[in-house]
Amino acid sequence: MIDRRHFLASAAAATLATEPLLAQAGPLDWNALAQDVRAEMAWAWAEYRKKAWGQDEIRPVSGTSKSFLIPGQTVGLSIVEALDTLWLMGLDVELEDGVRWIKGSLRFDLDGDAQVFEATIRLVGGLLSGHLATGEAMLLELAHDLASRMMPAFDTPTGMPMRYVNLCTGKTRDPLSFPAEIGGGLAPELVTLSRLTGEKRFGEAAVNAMLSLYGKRSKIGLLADTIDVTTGAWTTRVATIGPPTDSYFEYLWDSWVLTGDTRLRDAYRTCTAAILAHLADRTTGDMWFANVDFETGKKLDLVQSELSAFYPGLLREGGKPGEARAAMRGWEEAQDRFGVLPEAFDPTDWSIRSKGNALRPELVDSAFALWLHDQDEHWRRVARTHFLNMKRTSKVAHGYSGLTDVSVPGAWNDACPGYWWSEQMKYYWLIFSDCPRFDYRDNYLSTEGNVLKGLKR
Ligand code: DMJ
Repeated sequence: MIDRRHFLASAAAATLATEPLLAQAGPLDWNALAQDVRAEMAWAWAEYRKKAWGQDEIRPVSGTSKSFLIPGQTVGLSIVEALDTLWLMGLDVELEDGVRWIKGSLRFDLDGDAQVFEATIRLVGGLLSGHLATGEAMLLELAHDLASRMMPAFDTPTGMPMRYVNLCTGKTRDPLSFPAEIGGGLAPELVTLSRLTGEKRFGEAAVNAMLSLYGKRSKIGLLADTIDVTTGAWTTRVATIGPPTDSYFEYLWDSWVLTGDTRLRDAYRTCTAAILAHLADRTTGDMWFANVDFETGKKLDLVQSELSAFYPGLLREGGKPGEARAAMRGWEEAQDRFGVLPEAFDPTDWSIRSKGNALRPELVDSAFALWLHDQDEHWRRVARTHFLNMKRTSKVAHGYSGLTDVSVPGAWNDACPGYWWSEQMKYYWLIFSDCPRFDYRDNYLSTEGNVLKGLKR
């Protein structure tokens, strides 16, 4: 039953949802919207340039900064994450400035522990897409250097990587890992690195890790969400499409598309069939995906992480348009209800379970993936609502900020995550603009939004 606190939170959030889809009738000027997105990107970049240049992230409310990716070190994360977005938007002066900083200041002989997943999707992926956009050899060299320093992580009995590795010593730590981090954050970047350098070891290690994890599925085809990579033993029983499993499924499909390795395609299909059989839940009328026991399929709860909003897009990419549309409907309803989605909620009673929003891109990621497949203007409208809600609630003095409570106007967390530069700003731009630098028919974007295929130079 919905309790009073949850009801009040939901009701307050609903009042923030200013522009439900139903209210949007008539033609819209998509080009004007695209130019607005580009202008916001240019403005936010100028603020980052002034207040936080070279730091990992700007604190956009206070105009200060923070570095977090590799403790004690600074790697200009926002610059690396922004590269291909700047290029696609034709913000060439800003891009040159960013590349100049990277060439002069970014090095990876750092005595610090890198989280293999985050460093791969954000830095290796960002440098690779930056290289593909600009042709700058040094961006590829840096990606190669960083990935090489992280390869000791794969040296485990299962082939699945340890979570952290010291970039100077190669010493690894933290064997308890998650599907998203084991396969979901590595393969397309490392496969692409192998293609660009001719060194097969990167892609092979990543694909091997993905298949090793797939081999641990239960008899009903589900993965739990935490595993010891040194023993191969599960330490939890929860099967979910949300974190910390989410992008594992995305990267099974993506890696099949990038490599043509049919083992990955078959693994994706088996996992998807198991998810549709045991996690798909229509008790609310919409199609959601429950969290269930990975061996029995018994439902645990229906709480949705905002990060699960990527899944309709993946269903579409994987050839299930009907299921993709059905899965997207609930997320659209959630957007109309909450305005900005909370980090977690239960669609059974729409109660909010985690009230912040870390400037998340997943819903517009799905809208973009669906739009790429059928150009249905509906998806553009979903993306437009997402953009306008973000602009209304998250624009602050020096950029865009996440929220500590989506129900309270002005409850900012003073953080602009690196993925904001790589993900939603790019998705908005590409879906609204008809960008001449992007191949809308043949492309590949990573889980972090890095374009590893489809840049038209
Ligand atoms: C991004 O870093 C990536 O999309 C990742 O796969 C999980 N989600 C965050 C953004 O929410």
